[in-house]
Amino acid sequence: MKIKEIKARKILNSAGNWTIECKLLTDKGEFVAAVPQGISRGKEEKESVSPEKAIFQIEKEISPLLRKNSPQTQEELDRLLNNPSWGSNATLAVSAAFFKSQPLPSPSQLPQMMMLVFEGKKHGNPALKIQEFMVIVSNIEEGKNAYEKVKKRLEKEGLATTVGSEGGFSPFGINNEEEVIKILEEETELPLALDVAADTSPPSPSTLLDIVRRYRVVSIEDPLPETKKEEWKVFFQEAKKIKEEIMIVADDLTVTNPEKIATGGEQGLFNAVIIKPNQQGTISQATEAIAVAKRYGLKTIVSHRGEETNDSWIVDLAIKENVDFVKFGAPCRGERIAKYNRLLSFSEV
Ligand code: 2PG
Ligand code: MG
Repeated sequence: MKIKEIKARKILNSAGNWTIECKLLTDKGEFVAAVPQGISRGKEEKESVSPEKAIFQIEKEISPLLRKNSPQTQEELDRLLNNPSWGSNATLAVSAAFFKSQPLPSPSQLPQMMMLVFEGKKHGNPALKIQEFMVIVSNIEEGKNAYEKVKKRLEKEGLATTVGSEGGFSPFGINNEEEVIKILEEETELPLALDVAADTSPPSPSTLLDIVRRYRVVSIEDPLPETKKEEWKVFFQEAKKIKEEIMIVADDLTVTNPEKIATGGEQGLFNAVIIKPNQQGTISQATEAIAVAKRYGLKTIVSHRGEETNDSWIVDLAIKENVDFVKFGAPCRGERIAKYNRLLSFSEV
């Protein structure tokens, strides 16, 4: 394939903020990809640049380099994009557009879903100390039914069913995490997953362990801030004593960085990792992070971001890499639905 030109432009994301979309013009056709942004970002995520700067970098610096070098594989392309002066949004937009030009093998097995039902903190009601309350499902119908049941319950109780950043309910009438978990347990029979996003005002580790003990919670993401590595280790050990199968998931702690995943895996800080391509800025780095995680026996979860677009290439990445789980928000809001509808195209409901 021959890259003839690369164009980029500003588009609005789901939060009404500017992001970028990039168009790869090739002899095989045009491939367009848009990139998301995080709301609760890890401190060591690779920096993005302003949309204007990203467009400049893509059109004036990356485009000439790629036209000259003519990369033929994702790895070749991403190696050329490995330049610290370029923003992660600039490099990922190009990398994802190239990814879309590549054929996708038919999936062997579809991932399970951590489907959002309630959200809080930076994504919704700030009084909640846990950012995401999810149900674990293996088909969309199951998650959709759970979401609908919870909606009816909130309506019955006169609580708001308006939604947060990722489509999860976030009524201001519920300011207590356990109250949310109880509703999920009463309205569904599904296993539950939480994202504490512990960088800001988390519940104490002992409160979280108590939650693991008392409820159907089988997965906790970022239970502690990324700076507290020793506490992560202790928390993981304690949680395993309560539930052997518990998943302790690293997101801000590992920021899709293969080395951080390897080190943390070796030190026994967690047994699952979030993969967000924009935390590092290329498809190859995400792919490598997944490969490293698998090598260390860690579960892999490909995830969207708080501020999304209607693009759904992240689903294709999850399918191609045969990951264990995906996290695409609630079955609500167009930018989240775009992912679920893409997933549906690979399966029967
Ligand atoms: C997370 C993500 C996605 P954000 O914390 O896991 O749900 O949120 O993109 O805001 O970091
Ligand atoms: Mg997270």
